[in-house]
Amino acid sequence: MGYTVAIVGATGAVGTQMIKMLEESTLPIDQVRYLSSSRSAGKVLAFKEQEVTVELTTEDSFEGVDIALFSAGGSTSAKFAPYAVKAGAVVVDNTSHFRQHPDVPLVVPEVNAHALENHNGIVSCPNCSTIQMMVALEPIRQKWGLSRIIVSTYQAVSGAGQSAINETQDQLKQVLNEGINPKDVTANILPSGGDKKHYPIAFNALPQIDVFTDNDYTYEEMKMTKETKKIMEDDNIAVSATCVRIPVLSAHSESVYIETKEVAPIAAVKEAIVAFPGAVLEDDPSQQIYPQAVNAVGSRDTFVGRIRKDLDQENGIHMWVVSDNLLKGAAWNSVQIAETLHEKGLVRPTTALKFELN
Ligand code: 25A
Ligand code: L14
Repeated sequence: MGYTVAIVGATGAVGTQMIKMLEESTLPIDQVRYLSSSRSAGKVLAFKEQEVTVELTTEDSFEGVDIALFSAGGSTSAKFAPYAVKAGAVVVDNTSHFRQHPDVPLVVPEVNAHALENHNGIVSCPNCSTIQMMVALEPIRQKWGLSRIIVSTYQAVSGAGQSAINETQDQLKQVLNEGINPKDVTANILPSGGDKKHYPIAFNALPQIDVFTDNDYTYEEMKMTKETKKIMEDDNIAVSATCVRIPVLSAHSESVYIETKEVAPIAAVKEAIVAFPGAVLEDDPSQQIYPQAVNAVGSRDTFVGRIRKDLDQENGIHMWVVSDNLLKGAAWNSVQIAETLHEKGLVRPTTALKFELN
């Protein structure tokens, strides 16, 4: 007997990749249910050879569902995930809404699959930028410890949804086909759909992802700080991030500086990365080999290169980390969590409900 798996946000940029990851998954699946808002309800999408009609998400959508994957924004998860748990499903939530909840495991399977053991019906998938950084740094942390991380990201627009992809393509066309100055293109979404002002992304770099918090870091930057501490189970790791949007459609790149507790020889760091599941070393300056966004698109792996010692700090290392933000950063990590729950016998109803129904 297989599972009934629901995808909330099935028609979105992440949801469509979730469908693909489920089609290729080892999970025993009897049935899929595609859920969305009223905008997409009634559309027909494929699952392997089947046609599946997208349904409107309601409080009653989850009867008979064993696993519910959510990626339709935080407010949708806040509203519907508790009903999915009540109906007996395990929720894997790709939004930030439940990530810091003390009763919710925040999981990158290669790093902290053990945190799934005492789930209460909701498991959170971390932020895309955090996930790929964890895959690159966990093999180093295991051997030499980690005291500090300073990261600058170069993030693709697809993280902000299909509408941000469309906006980027429209702006590039306005500049290249119509000769419009990049300063004057139409901008309605980026840097953040939820903020007051909108700026061009075509031929630009925007140092704002999500809205600002009151310490002058953005939420995206603070997510990288808080999620790293939760996943690595160490509040003493210092993490400061600068998150930047660039006009790339998919795959995030990151310049990561770390300080290890013990001095780590670079050759041994490279060996540790090669041995770590989900991480791929691409590092040969003599042959101009290093990770690139265009090459990472479509892969579940996280690519690591440009690994080198800091020029002054004995325990300091720099590196370049690239992964497909829609796959390991979202859809694949979510489906991988579902596969891990299955392997551990943890796909089961939750009896003591910890999440309020609204
Ligand atoms: O992004 P999109 O293209 O706009 O689509 C989101 C999906 O969510 C559905 C929605 O149906 C669509 O299937 N959806 C939206 N509101 C819903 C509701 N109340 C809902 N489903 C059930 N109940 P849709 O056909 O109306 O829209 C399709 C796509 O629209 C996006 N979207 C729609 N409404 C949204 C919404 N996104 C956020 N909040 C809403 N209220 C969504 O596209 C959906 O697929 P997306 O997948 O491209 O991005 C959805 C949001 O997810 C966040 N995100 C992206 N990457 C990550 C991520 N969050 C966490 N981790 C990531 N790695 C983005 O913030 C993006 O806004
Ligand atoms: O919190 O805009 O997981 O690129 C992931 C991608 C929020 C926004 C999250 C983006 C997000 C985001």
